[in-house]
Amino acid sequence: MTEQNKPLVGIIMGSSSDWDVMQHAVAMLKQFGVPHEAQVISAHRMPDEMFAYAESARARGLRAIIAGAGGAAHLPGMVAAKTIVPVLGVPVPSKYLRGEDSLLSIVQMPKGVPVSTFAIGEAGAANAALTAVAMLAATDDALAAQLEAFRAQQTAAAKAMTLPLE
Ligand code: RP5
Repeated sequence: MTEQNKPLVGIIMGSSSDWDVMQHAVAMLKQFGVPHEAQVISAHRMPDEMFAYAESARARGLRAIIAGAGGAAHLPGMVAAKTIVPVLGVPVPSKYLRGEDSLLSIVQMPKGVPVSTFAIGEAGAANAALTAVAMLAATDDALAAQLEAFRAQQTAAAKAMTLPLE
């Protein structure tokens, strides 16, 4: 891996079953050409790997970590406990509580160790990636221009919307 394509954003998730949701974060980073990596790291099934990932993140050059998990979703908070790299948490919908459990587990971090928490599901995954893009754009004018263009497209699409009125 060259310096140029070294990952700047790490995407982790508690299970391969989270991929349906988390793929939207990957797709968004791909769209903006942001170097990234994605892998399964489970908080309760791979705690040692989770800590190793968090502890090495900053030295490996990661500028943001997007962490998605469902149910009693410890992953984003525990990763945040071990690194000062900003952690963006994505609540993945769960089978019985539809992700409300995931959301509350991730969002209610005690004061001092933040996890920026996003909407449940696909929108949250995509918006976490867009936030990572915005963070990187603070020091990357080309990326900032891409983000402005992305927003302008949405404005144009909204302005072109019509309603089926008689
Ligand atoms: C969490 O448990 C994962 O993030 C996933 O959302 C949930 C269920 O995992 P699997 O049983 O599908 O592997 O750790």
